[in-house]
Amino acid sequence: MKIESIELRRITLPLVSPFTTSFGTQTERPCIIVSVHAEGVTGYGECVAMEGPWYSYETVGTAWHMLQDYLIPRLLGYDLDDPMDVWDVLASIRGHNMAKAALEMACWDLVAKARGMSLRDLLGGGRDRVAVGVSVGIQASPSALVDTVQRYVDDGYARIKLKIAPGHDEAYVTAVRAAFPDTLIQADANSAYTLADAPIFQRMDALNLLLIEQPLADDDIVDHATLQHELRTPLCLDESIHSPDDARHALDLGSCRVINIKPGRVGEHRRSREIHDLCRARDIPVWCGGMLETNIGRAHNAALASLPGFTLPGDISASARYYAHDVAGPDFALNDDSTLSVPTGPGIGVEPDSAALAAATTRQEMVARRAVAL
Ligand code: OSB
Ligand code: MG
Repeated sequence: MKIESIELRRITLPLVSPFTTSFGTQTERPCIIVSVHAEGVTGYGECVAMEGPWYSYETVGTAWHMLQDYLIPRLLGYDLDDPMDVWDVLASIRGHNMAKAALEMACWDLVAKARGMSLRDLLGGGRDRVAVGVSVGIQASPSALVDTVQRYVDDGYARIKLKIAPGHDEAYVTAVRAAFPDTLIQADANSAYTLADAPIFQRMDALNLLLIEQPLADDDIVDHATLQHELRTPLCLDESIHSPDDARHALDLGSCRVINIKPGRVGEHRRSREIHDLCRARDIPVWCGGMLETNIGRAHNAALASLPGFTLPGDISASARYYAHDVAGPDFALNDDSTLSVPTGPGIGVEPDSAALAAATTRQEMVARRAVAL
């Protein structure tokens, strides 16, 4: 299918409640929605870069620049047959995985729709439902955190992730563990600590956490190996893993015992699946992370998480946990067993709501084929 035009939209959606992590507090989610058009079919992708370079060096602004000036020109006019090929078309550009992933993922949706199949089936996933949890931001006090967690437990979430940062860690996680002795609880530090903080994590070993996510630097796998050797609790890497090679190196070094796969961070569905396959062969559990996606990104994540190696609950919560009015639908609802149902319609199985999308759009650009010197 010849790719004829690609549209970029910068949108901003207000979050239903502020989300505080070790980077700061977010009250809204700016992101880029990418639509790839070919032969009357449209595929959608979402770029998960944040407003600023906090989680990653990529931002909404750098992703827009990369997409418009470097990535889209390489895909326009391309004869797309298999989305497995898209990474190679974009490979001459270094880094910028989140910008690349938005395009590659839109191509998966496009090809799945053209073949009349769901993205889940095209990716080779099997499950109808994927186990999910909820990521809870830092709260003002341990008791406020316990109250917030109680609301999510009442909603039906069977796995709770607590964001932690220095000064908002042990006492908070201890309070939640005391209030919920049997709930699956994990913590995510988003790189806020150094090896000098090892004693904090050694004390948290007593809290029977499912895992501790990315305690140390965003580009580290060496200190994480040292810390992992001192802990019983599995470490899980998020920020440090950008590629299948990164995953292999981290596993070889013993830097973690679990990996969080986010297609945006690793560049696409293909590489996500490669990391999944590598971990599965080594009996390493993986789970699908989240970046406060709209239903477009959430549908991509749910399809990916239906692969068999995603044995831990993902950060793919119900739509209502994030936004009152999403830009695409139908919304995802939490099932009684703390799962989301994986869409089975063509492609990602959710459709943009044109009025909601128009209302959320702050910048729009249609890039059609043109003669450019590259
Ligand atoms: O580290 O997993 C993270 C959101 C933005 C940036 C980084 C992270 C997160 C989350 C949100 O934890 C998970 C979700 O989308 O529910
Ligand atoms: Mg994380």
